Amino acid sequence: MSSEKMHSSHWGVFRVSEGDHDLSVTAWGDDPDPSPLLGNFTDAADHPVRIGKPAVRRGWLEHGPGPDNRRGADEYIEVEWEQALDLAAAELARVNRVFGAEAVFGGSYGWSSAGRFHHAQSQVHRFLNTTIGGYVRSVNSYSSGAAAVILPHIIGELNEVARRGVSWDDIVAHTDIILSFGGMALKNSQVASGGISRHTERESMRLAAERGARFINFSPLRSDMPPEARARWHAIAPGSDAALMLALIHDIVVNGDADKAFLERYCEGWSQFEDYVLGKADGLAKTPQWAAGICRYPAQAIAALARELAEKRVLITVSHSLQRAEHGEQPVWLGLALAAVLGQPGLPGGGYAYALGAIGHYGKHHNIVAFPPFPQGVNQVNTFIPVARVADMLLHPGEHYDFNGQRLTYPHIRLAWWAGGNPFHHHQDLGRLRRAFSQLDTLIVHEPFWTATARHADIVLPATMTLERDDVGGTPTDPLLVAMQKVREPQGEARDDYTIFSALARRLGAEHTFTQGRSSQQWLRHLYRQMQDKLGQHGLSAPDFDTFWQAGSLLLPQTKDGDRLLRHFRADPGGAPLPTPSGKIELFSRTIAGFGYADCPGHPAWLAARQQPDAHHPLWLIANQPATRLHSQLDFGQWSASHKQNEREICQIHPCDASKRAIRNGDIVKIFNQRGALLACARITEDIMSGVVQVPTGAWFAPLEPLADKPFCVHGNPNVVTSDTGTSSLAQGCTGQIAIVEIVKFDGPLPAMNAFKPPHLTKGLNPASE
Ligand SMILES: Nc1nc2c(c(=O)[nH]1)N[C@H]1C(S)=C(S)[C@@H](COP(=O)(O)OP(=O)(O)OC[C@H]3O[C@@H](n4cnc5c(=O)[nH]c(N)nc54)[C@H](O)[C@@H]3O)O[C@H]1N2
Ligand SMILES: Nc1nc2c(c(=O)[nH]1)N[C@H]1C(S)=C(S)[C@@H](COP(=O)(O)OP(=O)(O)OC[C@H]3O[C@@H](n4cnc5c(=O)[nH]c(N)nc54)[C@H](O)[C@@H]3O)O[C@H]1N2
Ligand SMILES: [Mo]
Repeated sequence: MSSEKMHSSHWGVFRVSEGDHDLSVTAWGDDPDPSPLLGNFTDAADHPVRIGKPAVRRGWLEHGPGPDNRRGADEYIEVEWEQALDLAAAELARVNRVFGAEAVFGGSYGWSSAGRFHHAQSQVHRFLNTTIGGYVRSVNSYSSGAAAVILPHIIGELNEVARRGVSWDDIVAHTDIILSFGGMALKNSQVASGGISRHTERESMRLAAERGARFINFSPLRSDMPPEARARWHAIAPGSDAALMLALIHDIVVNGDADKAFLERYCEGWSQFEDYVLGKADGLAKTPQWAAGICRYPAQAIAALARELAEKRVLITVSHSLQRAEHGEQPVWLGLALAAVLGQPGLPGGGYAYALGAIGHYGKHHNIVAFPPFPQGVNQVNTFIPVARVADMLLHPGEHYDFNGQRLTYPHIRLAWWAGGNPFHHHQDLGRLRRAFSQLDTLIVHEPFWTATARHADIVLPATMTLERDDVGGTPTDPLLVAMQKVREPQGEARDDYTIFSALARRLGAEHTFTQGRSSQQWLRHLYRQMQDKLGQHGLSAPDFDTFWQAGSLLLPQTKDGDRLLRHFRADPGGAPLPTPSGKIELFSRTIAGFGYADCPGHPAWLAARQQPDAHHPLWLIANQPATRLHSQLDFGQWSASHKQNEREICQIHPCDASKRAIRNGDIVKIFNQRGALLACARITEDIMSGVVQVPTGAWFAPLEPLADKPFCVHGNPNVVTSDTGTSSLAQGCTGQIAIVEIVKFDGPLPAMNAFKPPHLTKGLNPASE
């Protein structure tokens, strides 16, 4: 039995010790509502699906780099570290020599672990910047691809709006009505990148509800609000929120309840937008009757809600999920417009809180000083893609596309380097993604586990998991800085990403540029010292590193200047203008109108999605965030695995939809469309809207035939059926939240689920002599 260590994850701070078999994991004592996701750690570290040794794909080893359709179906040869590093370094040098750094994709999107130094994506970026001068990067995120682009045009930067907006404290004290589109599920706010020490959302909702605040949950799933919120649940059709918001605005205006003074003083373009709402522009008034058919929600109820909102302190929230869909920019814009029509932005507990509750960072206070990130160096390559356009880029080099007013060209990528992300989890239309990855000369992946992404790589380098190294965990919105103390020795031959990149940089003649002569321990001390210096500039101090390390954590001072952008603006619109072109909230954006995009006009609008249910595919599928894990991380772990049934992911379905298809509770079902199919286990419940089924993301991709054009995942990864199209020409964000499918009972013999077993591995025959 080793002694207890302090550690941290994106889902909470914990104490951990090595037991005889499993790890023993206990939530940090000060966390009032710890996340059960901690249960995924206990058996993860020595699970058979760990990658034990560097491995090279047979086809790549035998035929050299080049496009290859066998990625995903090939076997692997285990090699010694020296040989793997030689191969990877030589291949990077070749691609850089022949094609330049513009042929290397280093976007490496993904969440990896909570430690700020061993942050895998930063490690990749620094490595490519310091060795070959740069890489093609990706911008924005799968989380908020549409919001990150539209918010700066209409109100301000995403982080300012989401992280420094209305706080939970404001809501508990002031809000009358929390009108939420997409809900605020506690399953989501248990997670925050960089870690979260105290989960307070449940208690905040309970306190607000107890004071009399009313939570209203518009969402296809009842569970998007916890019982503590005592919410009214209103099911509306997926993707229809923009129509509902327009109808609310319509009636607020027609009833004479719009705050004209606010719209005049604080908003740009109200008259153009009002014309659209009232139908003066297009002859179609956006009435509750008009919206009812789109939303599958009664017109009278919309009209009644419009009246209920008048003269109340109202907070509008719009979850990330709404904008992870076709035309996802519109509900983001309309949520703000609705708050503006009610005159609420900048009032305590009122206005607009984009994505509040989607993640544990939002609605919190800020540390005066943040722990510095691992510096990434300078990227001399200007080419970038919006992150979710990765398959388009690989399949269509040289093609042009629109993004936020620019006409961009996809580069021709030969080599992609991925560490800390799982594109076969996060990307849409996995059959298409596989074809895109087959275009590469080389894919290099660092991973602790044999994920589907590792199984498509040419060179697989085994990385340590967070428990196997020292790190510091922290985030600007959580006061607890955590000494993430090493708990166990690395499994097999796993190495830290930093160690791997240092050895590669040495082979490329840039070791010192990459390491600055520092070991990882020295980096931790160096970054800590930088934080101490910053504290010093505020006249504050922190104990020395060793004291911090021994204590296991440090409480950092915070400021409580919540909602500062809007409060200052409301108090003095001339003196503290918003960072938009007009300095006001833009209900008409000349900039966006100037781009001339039919799929994102100059004012918020209802734009029907191209994907609509039809006779062949009559159901919406919601592919949302999983309650039992973070994304695909530790899907084989005890907590996640224990929530599957027959080793399959759960599909929620309404009794009407189930009985039409003779599906019973616990049946294995096949969910399919023109792109592919997945198996899941049916759970019949009235807590989902009829016409909608739900399968969370994150079940590891387990294709029955890896090279099939239309993959059939026997485990339940919904990204085999989602569509790989951008939100619009403006943002090109991910649209994975909603797909259109049919579902049938699966009667065939249940195929084996092998995703948690390593691929076929052969011992290397010719280890490099070095
Ligand atoms: N259909 C659909 N798809 C979606 C979404 C959706 O709503 N619907 N949501 C999207 C969203 S919001 C997001 S953020 C993405 C998430 O997508 P990702 O962030 O790519 O998903 P993760 O499973 O967190 O991937 C992290 C990977 O890093 C590995 N890892 C952990 N620690 C380390 C380390 O120290 N070193 C290395 N080398 N690797 C490490 C883990 O094992 C894991 O495989 O998914 C997106 N995809
Ligand atoms: N446990 C857990 N928590 C997480 C994550 C995780 O993987 N696991 N991931 C984290 C990350 S990276 C992110 S970005 C956030 C994501 O935060 P979100 O994107 O907000 O999370 P989701 O669970 O995908 O979606 C929230 C809910 O929106 C509802 N919804 C879907 N489509 C519509 C629609 O068209 N209209 C309405 N009104 N509702 C709709 C669904 O019922 C869904 O449950 O979650 C974070 N929290
Ligand atoms: Mo995300």
